[in-house]
Amino acid sequence: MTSLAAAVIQECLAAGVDECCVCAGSRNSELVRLLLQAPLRVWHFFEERSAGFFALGRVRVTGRPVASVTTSGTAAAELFPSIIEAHYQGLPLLAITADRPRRFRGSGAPQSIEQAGLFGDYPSWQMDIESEDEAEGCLEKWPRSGPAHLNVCLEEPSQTLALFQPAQLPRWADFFEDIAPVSQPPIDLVMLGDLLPAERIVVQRLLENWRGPVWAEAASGLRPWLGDRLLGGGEAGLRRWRGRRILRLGGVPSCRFWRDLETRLDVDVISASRSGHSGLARESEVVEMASLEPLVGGEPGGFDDARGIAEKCAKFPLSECGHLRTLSQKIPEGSALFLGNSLCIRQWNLAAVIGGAETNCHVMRGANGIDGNLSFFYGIGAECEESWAIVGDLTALYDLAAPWIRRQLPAGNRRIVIMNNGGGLIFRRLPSLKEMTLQEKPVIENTHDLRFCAWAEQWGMGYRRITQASDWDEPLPEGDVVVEILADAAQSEDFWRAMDEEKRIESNHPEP
Ligand SMILES: Cc1ncc(C[n+]2csc(CCOP(=O)(O)OP(=O)(O)O)c2C)c(N)n1
Repeated sequence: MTSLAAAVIQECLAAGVDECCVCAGSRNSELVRLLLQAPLRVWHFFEERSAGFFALGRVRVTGRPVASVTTSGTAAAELFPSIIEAHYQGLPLLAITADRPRRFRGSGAPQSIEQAGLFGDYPSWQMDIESEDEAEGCLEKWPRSGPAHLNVCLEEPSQTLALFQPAQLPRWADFFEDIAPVSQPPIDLVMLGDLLPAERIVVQRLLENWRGPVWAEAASGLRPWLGDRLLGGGEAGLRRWRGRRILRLGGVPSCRFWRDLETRLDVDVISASRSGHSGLARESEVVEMASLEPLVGGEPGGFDDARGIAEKCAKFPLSECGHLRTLSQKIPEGSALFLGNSLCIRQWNLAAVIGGAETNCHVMRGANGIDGNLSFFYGIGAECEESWAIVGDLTALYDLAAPWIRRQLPAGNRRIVIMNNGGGLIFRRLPSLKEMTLQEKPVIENTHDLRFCAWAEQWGMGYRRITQASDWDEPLPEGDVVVEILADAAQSEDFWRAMDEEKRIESNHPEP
């Protein structure tokens, strides 16, 4: 990966690009790190649309090409308005979008969208590259009379994967028509991603007699119903699982374990999803829901390990997970609940007390973007008396104009909970970014000390700041309220350290 990223930077320098606007994500993190070492001026943003227009402004005044560099998924698409503007102004703006390797295309794997040719005819030149050979001299053919798009397919380090076979599938609704017998070996684990309300009923019917373990996202809406059949302990519970065959129903799971299945070729994965995507780029089965019923019916799982989490949350009540656990007991049953991308969805899945708060839970996991999350929340909660969004600070900052729609909505209690940890802290949890230099950290995390009090006031919303556990005791006022959680950073670190410690003890391969 490093060498392709380095080759791209070499091409940029040769093409006279000496400024770039970077928006870090997981996929482009190596590229961003290398850019910081290169003889280029680096500006950093968390929001790609602004990065694109800022870069265009720089092109205009310097007369030289400027690059805007994004990670994969909707992050890349956010450059579209600036590319259009560059086209009509005839300015050399260079969009460098990190992409997953080509074999992921069409798989629906997390944060993989169709990026090659994303900007249609607006770039005056575009290219999709996956190797250093393809990179060599690539920008030489770019006529500077307009913008360019360089889509760079970057491998995750040390991954050797089987080729993806796209599957032709009927729509979700067709899955249930005929329950046909099949002769498949039994499955050992059911994983539930997000499910629409109509799908939940069908999955409930399917799992009625299933006594094996089930891992479920909050957004499956079925965690309260599953009770002690639920595989507890979050990622740790999954890591302890020793089976061979997984059945996944619904959306692509947000857990790390799912991504790691890319390389766990010893595990068979069967997926049934409404999009028809397997959610994995490796070989895996995508089957009709109709053929699944005979598979369902195994031994009791006995995996419930949720207490480990409860204890850690009690020990570190002011950590992010500690606060989320408290919050999960405050949200009234039946409220619409939206879990934003990045850490929120993962921490909720790990730490929430499973109960009524999840009965009407939604996520936005199509392409895992942190853009548009608040607007999506207003959409799903539009008709609800009470609705709750839980999002990260950068995710909230991305969508500051979202409350515009409030005046057109019926009165309700809309609560926007912002877990403000001063940047994109998910990156600290990525193994490849465990070690960041002092120079890299603010660029990759987009560190800040912004608060949301004035934003709440601007839109006429109430505001509550949560720092202590007792802050949760006072009920929120009626109407729309922004709840800003300022968790204790040390306790959050201690919480994760305790989780990692457990992982090390369990694992036969201790991390260095
Ligand atoms: C549109 C878009 N741009 C970039 C990314 C890459 N990305 C994933 S998580 C993340 C940081 C999110 O930060 P925040 O909302 O504060 O949540 P935290 O990580 O602190 O939980 C970024 C930039 C993305 N998913 N979507």
